[in-house]
Amino acid sequence: MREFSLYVITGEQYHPGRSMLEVMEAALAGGADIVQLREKNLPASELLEKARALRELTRRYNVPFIVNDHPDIALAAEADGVHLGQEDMPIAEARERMGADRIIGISTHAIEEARAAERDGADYIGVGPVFPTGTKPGRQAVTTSYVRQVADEIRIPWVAIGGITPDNADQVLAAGASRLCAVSAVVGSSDPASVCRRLKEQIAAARGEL
Ligand code: 3NM
Repeated sequence: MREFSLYVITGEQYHPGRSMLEVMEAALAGGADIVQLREKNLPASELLEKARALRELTRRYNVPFIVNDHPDIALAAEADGVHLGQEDMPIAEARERMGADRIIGISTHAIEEARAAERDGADYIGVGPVFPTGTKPGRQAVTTSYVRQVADEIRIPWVAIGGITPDNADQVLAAGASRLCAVSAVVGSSDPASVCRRLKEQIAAARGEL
């Protein structure tokens, strides 16, 4: 898959009164270079409608678009890929439905899961939640020690996620991450573009690109 550094996921609960498209456009303007639609409790028809709208927006910015949990909706909306949880369908099944050219990502919370994902042909993995987060309540933080393990061992692209903000991003980058993912810090901000610009600068500095 194409290289990326700042992955932004939707979270409509964080911006009452502002539309998902408005907030995600601000994130894209600030430099988000991959975007995921994540809506846990919507009927399929509404999810598809949102997916199509976000597909159109991400196409304008030439940014890959991923749909959480639903390969069928990802395909119907012409998304670039799907993101799976550990409890969703196996990677092999998603691959069969999506084809070789689409992106398949999966969340991992321990090194065994990361190894399995790499072995099973995931295109990228999520690594988290690094810090406690209200966006995924009930899941214990894996801390930067899991980030370090993945940095040492895993060779497919991976992105750190969970409670990441500009204030703690440098800790995650120092643990070996070179891609960050955020929901609340970006979409819950009154200025998503500037949060994205800041995170991108932190990532670029850690990569030695500045
Ligand atoms: N997945 P925020 S943590 C959607 O660890 C999600 O797999 C996680 O949201 C994982 O940036 C998480 O608001 C929530 O903490 C990320």
